[in-house]
Amino acid sequence: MGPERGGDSTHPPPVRPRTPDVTGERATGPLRWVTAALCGLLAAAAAMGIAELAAGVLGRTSSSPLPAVGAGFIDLTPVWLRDFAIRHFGGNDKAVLLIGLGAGITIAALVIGLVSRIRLAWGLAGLAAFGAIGVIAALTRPVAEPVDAVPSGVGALAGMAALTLLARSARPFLIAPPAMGEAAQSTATPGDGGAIEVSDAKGGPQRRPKDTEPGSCIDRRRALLTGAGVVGVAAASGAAGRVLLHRGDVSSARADVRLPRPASPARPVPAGAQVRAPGMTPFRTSDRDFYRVDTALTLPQVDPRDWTLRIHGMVARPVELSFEDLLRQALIERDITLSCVSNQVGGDLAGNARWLGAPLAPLLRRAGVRGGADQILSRSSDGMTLSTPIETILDGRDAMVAVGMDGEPLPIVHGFPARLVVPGLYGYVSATKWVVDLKVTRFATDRAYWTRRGYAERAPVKTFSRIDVPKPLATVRVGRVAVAGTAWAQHRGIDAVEWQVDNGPWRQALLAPVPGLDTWRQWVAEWDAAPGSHTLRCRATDGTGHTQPEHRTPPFPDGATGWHSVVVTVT
Ligand SMILES: Nc1nc2c(c(=O)[nH]1)N[C@H]1C(S)=C(S)[C@@H](COP(=O)(O)O)O[C@H]1N2
Ligand SMILES: [Mo]
Repeated sequence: MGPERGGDSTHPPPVRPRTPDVTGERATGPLRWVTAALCGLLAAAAAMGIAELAAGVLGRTSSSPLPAVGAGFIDLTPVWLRDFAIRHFGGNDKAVLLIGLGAGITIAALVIGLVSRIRLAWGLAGLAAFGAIGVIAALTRPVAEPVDAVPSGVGALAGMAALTLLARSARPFLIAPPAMGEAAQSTATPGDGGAIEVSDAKGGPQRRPKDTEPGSCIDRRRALLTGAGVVGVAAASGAAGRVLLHRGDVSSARADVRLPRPASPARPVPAGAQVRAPGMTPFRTSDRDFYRVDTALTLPQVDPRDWTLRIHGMVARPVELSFEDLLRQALIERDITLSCVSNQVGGDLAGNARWLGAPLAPLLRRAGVRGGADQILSRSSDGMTLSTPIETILDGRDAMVAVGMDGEPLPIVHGFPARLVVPGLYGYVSATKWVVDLKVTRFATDRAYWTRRGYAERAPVKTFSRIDVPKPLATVRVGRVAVAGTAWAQHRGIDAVEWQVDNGPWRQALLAPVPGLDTWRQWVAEWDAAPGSHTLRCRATDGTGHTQPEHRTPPFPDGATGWHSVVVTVT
């Protein structure tokens, strides 16, 4: 950005005692700061662009600074903040994080620009510090390789070069005339309040050639060209990096997958499984509405042609399967409801789908689980680890390595090409997406990502019921109102749902039929609604006779409990 208009005929430039030959315009205080801040922004843009290009050339998304730092941030996120983020942002938690990081980087870049106006070295140090954060973040990813240091490293160097160039070319506009050389610049101090003046003692003779007199047209053009050049480099390298990283996209590989028919098809869903009430939750969750919870800031792109699943650890014969091998197993197809431990009372972090996959128990038996093993530590392609109690996989339930969801290959966000599904357990101890490795081990030996953070090792889904209609704070008409909802206690089944109005007697709701114990179950009741404000409540009883407790507990460490209630107005 050039200086403000000031030297036109109606406002002659002020008299400058030391350099009366200067023909340029006087940059006013605030404008000089704006220009400086802008230099910081452009330098940061160049750094990010070049880093993206480097990540693209390397083909390693997770080494690009934003995903790397974001992922590090996710790892350092305390449990309460994770619950807060999931509660308030749900599936948008990652977008919120990236926007927050972007805002943070922008502010830092502006500050770097401002301090570099006082002393260039400070700005350079700031960029170097940011590069170091990026390098550390990239190298501490679970799947890091030494080359992952490169993008943030070269990005920081590029940013420093850009800042130096920008500061040099913008100097005439950054410093109040009469302009000065290096020495004067370095004597400026942060306390000078934006009015850097020439130090006569150190200013010395001008080393500048005549045609680059400070503030001259040539100077201004040079500054603008430098700025434009940096913008161009940043944009071009960033775009090229994106394109290169896109090489890894496996959407087309996914489109090529042909899933075999199941050897054991799913039982048909009974006709009445879906309660017919306006606004009621669908029994089968659509792909679009299926919740997403994971730590993957950039979606793992796993090509099924390169995919293998290794089963090793405390086994007699380690097994390694290709995707083709997996598809050759006798596949099962089952309706299973998946739910998240972070789901709050009344929450919607649960979804029901028809999964197709290879049963996991026979694969473990083929490997030969040795005595004493009590845990499967599963690992995803991006290094995420989840632990699952072995007994829940071997007790006859339909634990599987899933490849299909609702008749399609798994969507990439839901774990393409393969994930674990174990009915009855919260997702964090069972549902490993992008799974590539199963280690048979002991809880005493190995801990997984969430269990290391204090979540329970054994986490069967808690008995849960929810009122879906009427919606909270809805207004309904006096008379017959359908009260309906969803209840789940996967692998134990739902035996009863009771509902209540304003602390009145508990009444049995009508239970919809289900295809098995592993899905949620819908319920409905008819309410003769009287005018006024009313509280509706529900509670479920599972197949073991356990009734959902009234007391509310938070999701940490093994799932929320408590009765759900909604307040509605009847008119
Ligand atoms: N690789 C990987 N798998 C994962 C997770 C993860 O962070 N990474 N999160 C788990 C959690 S906490 C849940 S609740 C389920 C959610 O699966 P979905 O996103 O397909 O609904 O995935 C599980 N599998
Ligand atoms: Mo979860």
